Amino acid sequence: MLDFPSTLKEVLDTFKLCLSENKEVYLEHYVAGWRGLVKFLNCLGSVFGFISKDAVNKIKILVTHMEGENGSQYVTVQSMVKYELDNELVDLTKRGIHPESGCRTLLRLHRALRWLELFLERLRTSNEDGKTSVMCSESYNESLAQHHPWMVRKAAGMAFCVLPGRPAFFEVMNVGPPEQVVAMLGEALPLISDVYQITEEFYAQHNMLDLP
Ligand code: 1PW
Repeated sequence: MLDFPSTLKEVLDTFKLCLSENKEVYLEHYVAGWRGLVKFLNCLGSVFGFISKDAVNKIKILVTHMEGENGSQYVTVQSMVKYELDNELVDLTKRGIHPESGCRTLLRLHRALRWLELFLERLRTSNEDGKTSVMCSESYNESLAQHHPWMVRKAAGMAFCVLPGRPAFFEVMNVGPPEQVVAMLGEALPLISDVYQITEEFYAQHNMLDLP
């Protein structure tokens, strides 16, 4: 397993490693990227605890599959989907005997990755007095919120309110001066977007975008 990345730059670099030459998504790097994100979220304060806790659970489930006796099937998103579908290890229409399938677990992180992408893109193009809380909730409402019940949306909204302002946020990212943060984001975002799009298309091809 990879070391925990310590700055957001390292986290984003980890997502760079996710894509194989033939555009498959390596689970090992995907999980490492998420571990780094969780660490970063925890730096933003304890209110993000409830958000990172679910991500930690999802990561654990995936790692259990990857380290289990069928771990060799869990190398890429593509191999995982194929294996779980071929062996009927996924609940396709309602929750049942496979509440912790790799496919439904990864789908949750995948949806959250879209949130991250939208949020970082807003952050990248914002000006000095941009409000991170607004950027965060707009991104959330456009993406992940559509999959969350009212209670979770409410709690998320409360967490966003106490996000640090743009300058302090840039500092937590631990990358360097603001121009450098913006440049780094410009470099990293297309890669996150690639990972997201490839996963999205693969799930769509297999009719798995609504797994319960
Ligand atoms: C500042 C940048 C923020 C980007 C990090 C994104 C973290 C995403 C975690 C959101 C979790 C919210 C609370 C948990 C809700 C779960 O019910 C939900 N999980 C997710 C990841 O959406 C659905 O999982 P479930 O209940 O179907 O197992």
